[in-house]
Amino acid sequence: MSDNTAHEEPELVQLLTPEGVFTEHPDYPLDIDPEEVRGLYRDLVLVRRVDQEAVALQRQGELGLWASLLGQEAAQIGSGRALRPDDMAFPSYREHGVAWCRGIQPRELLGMFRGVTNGGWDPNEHGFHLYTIVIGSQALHATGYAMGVQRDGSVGENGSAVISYFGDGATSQGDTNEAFNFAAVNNAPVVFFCQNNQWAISEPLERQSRVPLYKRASGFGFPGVRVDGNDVLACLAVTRSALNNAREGQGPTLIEAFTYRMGAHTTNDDPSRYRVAAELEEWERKDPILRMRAYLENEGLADDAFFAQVETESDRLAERVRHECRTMSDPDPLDIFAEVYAEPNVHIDRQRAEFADYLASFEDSGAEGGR
Ligand SMILES: Cc1ncc(C[n+]2csc(CCOP(=O)(O)OP(=O)(O)O)c2C)c(N)n1
Ligand SMILES: [Mg+2]
Repeated sequence: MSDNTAHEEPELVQLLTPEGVFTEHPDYPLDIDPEEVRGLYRDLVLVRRVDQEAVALQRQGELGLWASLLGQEAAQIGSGRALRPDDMAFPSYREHGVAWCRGIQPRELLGMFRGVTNGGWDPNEHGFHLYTIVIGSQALHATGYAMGVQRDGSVGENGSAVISYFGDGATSQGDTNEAFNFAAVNNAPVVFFCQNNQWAISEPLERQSRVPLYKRASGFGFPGVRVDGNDVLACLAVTRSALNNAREGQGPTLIEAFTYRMGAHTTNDDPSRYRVAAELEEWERKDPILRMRAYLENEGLADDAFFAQVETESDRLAERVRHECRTMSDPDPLDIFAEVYAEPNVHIDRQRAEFADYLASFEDSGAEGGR
């Protein structure tokens, strides 16, 4: 047998223990006021609520699919709140918490998963690219964009930085590794934010790598760091630091946010077929929201009125999300041909005409009680 159990447990940057006890880290000092800390808690609660509602809406037939972020809220809110408005983020398909931080409305995400929009938001307006389903490809998009930022001469103290989100499974993709190398040799201002949620659908982490993921960076010649992905304060501090390094011309960083996918891969998946309940219970004790609540309470940073207010806000948001989802109008079926090419195209025109005839055939049939 091989020696794949011989690795030492790597160090994890953690500011907040699962019990909510704060300890400073010498390399990642956190400059944050109580208002911001409460804001992070609010973000965590609200994005979890949007996610819960979306899963329920899918079960009720209102969405075609949903990829839940349950368990990964801290990784996404911590890194998302580290971004400045002029930074650019390249997400995968699970970054609802980052989307929230970038000012994307939940309905814009839901519209895509309902199949009524082609993406739903303007990437430039929000500094948040469209969701990307092709695993790892956004690591290349981010690197190319970062090289563009560099060529625009926007690197420097006030320059923009770029962040790319992907999962543990994506680190096995060629695109991701090519992106690492391009970013390294060009010293591109990009942060690679890997949410290691331990699973790539039904493939466990040990099928992706023989070394801890953050160590991959050293082979490409840039720093890698593992952060507690369920600790929103640590994720904020580590991502801020990496973005600042990128801005200042020090090139890329790989952040491995060590976390866990508490839900199914998507609503199409049944994780009970491939993982054990004990694993889930172990991670429930590391829940990102519970530890922030414990911290706020222990330090006297928030009172009962605050928690009650967040709860009320969460209920209102849930109601709004459900209403907005159910009342979305369907697009014209012919719209799908409109944005394939920028210029008119004979093949697309022919397909549109054929499809229009096909749709018209239902109307012509004159069936009683028809459409
Ligand atoms: C290039 C490519 N190959 C395969 C797939 C099918 N696929 C969808 S999600 C997924 C697993 C991704 O796992 P990970 O990168 O860990 O992200 P997570 O879903 O856990 O957030 C795969 C293989 C795909 N979408 N794109
Ligand atoms: Mg994964």
